[in-house]
Amino acid sequence: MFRKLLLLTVCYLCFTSANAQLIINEVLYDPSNTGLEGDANGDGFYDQVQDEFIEFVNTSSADLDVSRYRIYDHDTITGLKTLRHTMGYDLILPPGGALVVFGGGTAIGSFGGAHVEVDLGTLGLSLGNSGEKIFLADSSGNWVDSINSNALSNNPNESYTRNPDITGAFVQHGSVTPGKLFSPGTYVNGSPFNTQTGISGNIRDKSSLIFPNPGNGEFQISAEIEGKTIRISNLFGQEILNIEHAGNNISMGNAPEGLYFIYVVESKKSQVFVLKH
Ligand SMILES: [Ca+2]
Ligand SMILES: [Ca+2]
Ligand SMILES: [Ca+2]
Repeated sequence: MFRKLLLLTVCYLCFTSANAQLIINEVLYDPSNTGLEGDANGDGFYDQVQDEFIEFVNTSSADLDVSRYRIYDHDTITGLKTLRHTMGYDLILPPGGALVVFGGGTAIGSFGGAHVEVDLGTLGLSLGNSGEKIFLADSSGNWVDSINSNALSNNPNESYTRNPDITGAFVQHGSVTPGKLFSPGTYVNGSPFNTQTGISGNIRDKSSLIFPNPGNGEFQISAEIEGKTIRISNLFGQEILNIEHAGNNISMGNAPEGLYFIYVVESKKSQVFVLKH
């Protein structure tokens, strides 16, 4: 028997305050200089600074405001920490959404629908190929995440990515997908992260749309969203259910216990909720 809890309100409160965070998921600090192999930003040119990138993912189950987050390059030999990039304004990532920052040039491609920024300075990210750490700070200057590139093998000519994405340790990209040197804005297998537009409204106000709370794996939806498309995915972006013209009852079936995102899709808009069961 499944004991499943629908914790829309509770999860919203927990994850926006305690667990809301942006993680480094992939880093290309040494793009390949063989032909255009290293043209990660897709602009048709190889440039060892411009084609560097860092991919970030919102691992929380709520929208995350990453406006003015900062990337620092910390030289482990000199001890100097240098600001390399500051994120833009009004940048809200949805749960599981990705952000890619390139060192320069022009970003040409879909990049999985992720939010993409290009550094406008002449130094770009200037990620050393050895002997440094990359630090991420939030808008208040609190350290959020870091990666020690020196702990990884130097001069890899490809990116380092978490494997599995989001939760795993860093490995060379080609060791997961042979011949594929990077995947800015997508999972290592090329599938997109959550590309929904971040919801900046108050999700708690929407919790009554899906009930009961807590539930038992069988829950009901309100008349307001009945008949619309509902998609349920896990934290890794894998779709569990896709229900068109939803009736007023939904079952989670054999889905294992854990956190899930519920998207109520209407035209090109969607509302997202958190489901734990
Ligand atoms: Ca470099
Ligand atoms: Ca390029
Ligand atoms: Ca990736």
